[in-house]
Amino acid sequence: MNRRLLVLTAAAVGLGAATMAFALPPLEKKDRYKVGFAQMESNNPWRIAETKSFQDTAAACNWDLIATDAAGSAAKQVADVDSMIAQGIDVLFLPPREEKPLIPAVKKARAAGIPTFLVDRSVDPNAAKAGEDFVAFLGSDFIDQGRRVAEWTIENFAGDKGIIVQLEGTTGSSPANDRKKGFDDAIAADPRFEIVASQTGDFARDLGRQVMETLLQAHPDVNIVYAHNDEMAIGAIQALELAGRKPGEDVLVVSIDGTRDALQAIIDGKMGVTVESSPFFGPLACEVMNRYADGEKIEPWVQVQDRIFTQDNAADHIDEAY
Ligand code: GZL
Repeated sequence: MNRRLLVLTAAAVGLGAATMAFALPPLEKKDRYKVGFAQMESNNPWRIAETKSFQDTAAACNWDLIATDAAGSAAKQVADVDSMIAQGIDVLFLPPREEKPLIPAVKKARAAGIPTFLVDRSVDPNAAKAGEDFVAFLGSDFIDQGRRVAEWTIENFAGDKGIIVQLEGTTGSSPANDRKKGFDDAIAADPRFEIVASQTGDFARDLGRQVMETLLQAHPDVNIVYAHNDEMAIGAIQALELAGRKPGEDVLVVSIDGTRDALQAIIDGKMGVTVESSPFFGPLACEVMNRYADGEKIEPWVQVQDRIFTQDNAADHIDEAY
């Protein structure tokens, strides 16, 4: 073989290997699939609704579903994925609790030849990429959610000075990072507003209440509370009322998710707005998985569109809420 042909052949083999290195694991079309869903925790109605959505989808989508619950531990979520890999799952649906600690789980699944779809939260894009390390992210635009809450607040807050306390979600999670960025960047457009405190309540109602009680001591003049999820917003409303404040009258509470309790609080005039962040990922997971098994190329971000709930429409949607 002459030298030129040898070089061309070596280049082709190298390119092939490189392509293989980036090629996603395929999903063989089957009658039934062994599906892993590694839930991070069940500490609020949102999480419980998401898990139920996957369980309710299993029969219709021919899944033998293995669902685990990491009880709020990223390390246990990684271990749960390890166990699913050992059980020989065909496909993994993973809501990574935090952006960085779940990278090893994503890499292990890929190395084991298991296609992974991130649902509802994503990982650090500098460490793992859709289309290379995992197939796609199925979820909302959290930056846009935060921006929409800020824009509604600018439009509907009638006062001269908005003193804002922010209750952040789980530290290191993509919704907390991005809902903060979206809100902070958008609210800065109006000089009436100042964020005087921003602290995590871990997306939990009781911790949200406790943090709000503490922040109320330090900032008694607060007149706006921005919570990254409805559970913390409801906890904040409890703290405000315990302190003799009147949510909806002398303090504006704004949030994200669209839970039943939040829609009721809006109807009762205690909350101003909640931007939807749906937990019902089961049907979408089924549809995208089947498209992938059929050999379709999946877009790196399968974006979920979110509605906005206010006094105008909360009563129309409370029956479908969780
Ligand atoms: C959003 C999801 C968040 C919800 C919280 O996709 O990750 O986690 O907003 C939940 O209620 O705990």
